[in-house]
Amino acid sequence: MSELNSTSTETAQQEMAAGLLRDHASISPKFFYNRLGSTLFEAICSLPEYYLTRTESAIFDRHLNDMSRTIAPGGTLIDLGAGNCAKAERLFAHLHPDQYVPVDISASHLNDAAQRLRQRYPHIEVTPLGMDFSGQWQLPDQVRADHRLFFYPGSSIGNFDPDAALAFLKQIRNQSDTHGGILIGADLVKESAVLNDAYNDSLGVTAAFNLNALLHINDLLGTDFDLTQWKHVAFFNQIKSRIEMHLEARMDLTVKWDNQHRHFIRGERIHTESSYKYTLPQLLNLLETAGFGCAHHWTDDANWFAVVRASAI
Ligand code: AVJ
Repeated sequence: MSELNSTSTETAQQEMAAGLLRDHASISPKFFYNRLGSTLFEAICSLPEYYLTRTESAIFDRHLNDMSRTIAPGGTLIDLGAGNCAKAERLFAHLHPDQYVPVDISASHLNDAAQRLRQRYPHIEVTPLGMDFSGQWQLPDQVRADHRLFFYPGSSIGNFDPDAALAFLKQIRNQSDTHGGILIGADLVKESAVLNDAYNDSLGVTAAFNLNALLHINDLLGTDFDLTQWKHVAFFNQIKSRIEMHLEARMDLTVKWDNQHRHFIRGERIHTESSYKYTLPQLLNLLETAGFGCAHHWTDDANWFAVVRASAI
C-alpha cells in the first residue's frame, strides 16, 4: 500500500514512468520509502557496516551541550525527513523548542510519532507535515516564522546532486528569517572500502532495501517487476565522489504497465540512488554559498562524519 494521496500519486506515477523510459533508466530514491522501505532503512541503521547513523549519533552524544550553546532556546525546530522523530527528540531537552515540525514524505509514520510526542511534551506544539521536500516547497502558515532551526541529519543531503543540494539549501535559507539556522549532518569522503562495505552489507539488508523500490513501483505504477530478475549493485564512484546504487537486470526482460513497456537487456541498470560524500571544506563551502555563515562543526575522531550548525546570514 502506498501512503501518498491521489494527486501526489499521479505526479509520482508520471515521475516513475519518465524515469523508467529514460535511456539510462532511473528511479528517485524517495521511492524507497513505503512502509516496508522505511522499516528496512531503520534496519540498515543498525548494521555493523553502516557506520553513518551510529557515528552521527555519537557526535551528538558527545557534543550536544556544546552545540546547544550555539543555539538560542525556544523557536521552531523543523525536522526534514523526520521518520520516527527519534533523532530530534534527543534535542528537545537541550534546545527547548516551542514548536516542533516533523516533515516526511511518509505521512502515516509521522502521525503516530507526533501523537506520542504530544503526550510526552505537552508544552511543545507538534505540527507534522506530510510533504515531499525534494523539489520546490514552502512551509505552511502554521509554522512560526521566527527563530527557525532546520534539522537535516543523517547525510540525506547526499541524495542531491551538488547543484540540487545548493538549490535545496538556498530554499531553506530563504525560509529562515533572522535568528534562523541549520543543523546538518553529512557523511565525509573516506577510504573506498569503508564506503563500499556500508552499502554492500553481508546480511543483504541494503540489497532488500534497494529491491523494495521495485515492489513500491509495482504498487504505485502497476508495473510487473519480478524481483528475482534483478540484482543489487552499489559502489563508490570516486570521480563523482558518490556512492551509486543500481538495480541490474540478471537477464533480458520486459517490464510492462498500462499500455507501456520498457525492455532491459541483461546487465542493464536502473540507477536508484546517489549518495554524495563531501570533504569538510566542501561542505562548509556549500553552506556558505547557500547563505549560511558562522559555522561551527563537530566530527568523530576518525573524521568519518560531520555535524554543522550554521546561521542564516
Ligand atoms: C538516507 C540518503 C542518508 O545515502 O546512506 C542507506 C540511504 N541508501 N543505504 C544513505 C541509504 C542505502 C542513506 N540516506
